[in-house]
Amino acid sequence: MSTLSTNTSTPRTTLTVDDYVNGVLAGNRTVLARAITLLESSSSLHEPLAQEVLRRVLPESGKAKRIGITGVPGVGKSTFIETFGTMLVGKGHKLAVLTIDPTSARSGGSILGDKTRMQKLSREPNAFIRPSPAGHNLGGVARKTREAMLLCEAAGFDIVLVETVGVGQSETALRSMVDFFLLLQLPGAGDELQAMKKGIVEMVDLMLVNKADGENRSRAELARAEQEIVVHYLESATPEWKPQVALSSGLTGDGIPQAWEVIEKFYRELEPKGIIKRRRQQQSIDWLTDLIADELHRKFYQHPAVSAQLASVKGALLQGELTPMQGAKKLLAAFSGEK
Ligand SMILES: Nc1nc2c(ncn2[C@@H]2O[C@H](COP(=O)(O)OP(=O)(O)OP(=O)(O)O)[C@@H](O)[C@H]2O)c(=O)[nH]1
Ligand SMILES: [Mg+2]
Repeated sequence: MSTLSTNTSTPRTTLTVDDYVNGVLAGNRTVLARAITLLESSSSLHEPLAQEVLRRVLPESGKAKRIGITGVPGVGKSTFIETFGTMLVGKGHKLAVLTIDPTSARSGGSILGDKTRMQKLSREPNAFIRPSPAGHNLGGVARKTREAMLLCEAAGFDIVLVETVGVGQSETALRSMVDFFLLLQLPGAGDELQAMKKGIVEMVDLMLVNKADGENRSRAELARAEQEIVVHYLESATPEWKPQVALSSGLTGDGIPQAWEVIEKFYRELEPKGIIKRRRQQQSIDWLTDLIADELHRKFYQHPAVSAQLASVKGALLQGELTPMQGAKKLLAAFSGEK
């Protein structure tokens, strides 16, 4: 499946590495979009080029506030981002909005939905909205989003919002690339339990009980009180930061300026202590470790000696002729060329 087919910015004329680098560093949005398309390409011809572009702009990356937003489908993420993002741009910020969505069938729908839900934001010259790369597994999507984030930073965006829908493991991938983790919750019962079950509440820096408007308001107040108790007993994901719980409405804008104040406070308090820098360093190390693991995994299963023996080793295992450990050792020996 080609990632290029989903993008309107597929290169027509060929750009050189210099063209990409200079364009990105100059904040040229068309070149930025094309550089991200290059990164997202699964073609082995594009990869070295994309990595060279990334390497060259890397010194200019790292300057943005990296904020992750998640919540179950329909919690109001897109509506929230529209209101929140429009406010930030109004304050003079340059905002990039990226998405991690490994379910490409879904992202088709979301993109269409977001065209209407982020109408104002998508018209802002200082906002750059990029839908999730398609046609990859979660690891691939997360990696490409992370690399796109670095390009956006190099292009001068000072806030990067990364959104993921709260299904499965994508929240953990999101947590691993942002400084600040924002969870939107529904004001009803049950949803909190969902997030708790999946261990998402443990990752938050700010939880917003969203849609706290109209008839929902009193239920939202109750949910907030409950959540405050939950959060109080959790160990914070961020050292020296007490996760907060507040109300918001993407629809009316209530609570949105306050949410931004919390985020600013987070940076004001933690940046001078080096906590954000340390988090990013740890994330880079984890990323390296993950990339090595992925690459080894891929190489292992592609290795001719491994694929030649895999079926027979599995058969022997099922017959009780080999233990799992003996089977694994046999395949690993084949992989490394040992006798
Ligand atoms: N009352 C109320 N409704 C809202 C609010 N925000 C969003 N909605 C409505 O809730 C529905 C879903 O909103 P979205 O912003 O698309 O939610 P989402 O989390 O992006 O949904 P997915 O992209 O499907 O995960 C829409 O019908 C919105 O109009 C809010 O603050 N208050
Ligand atoms: Mg949405």
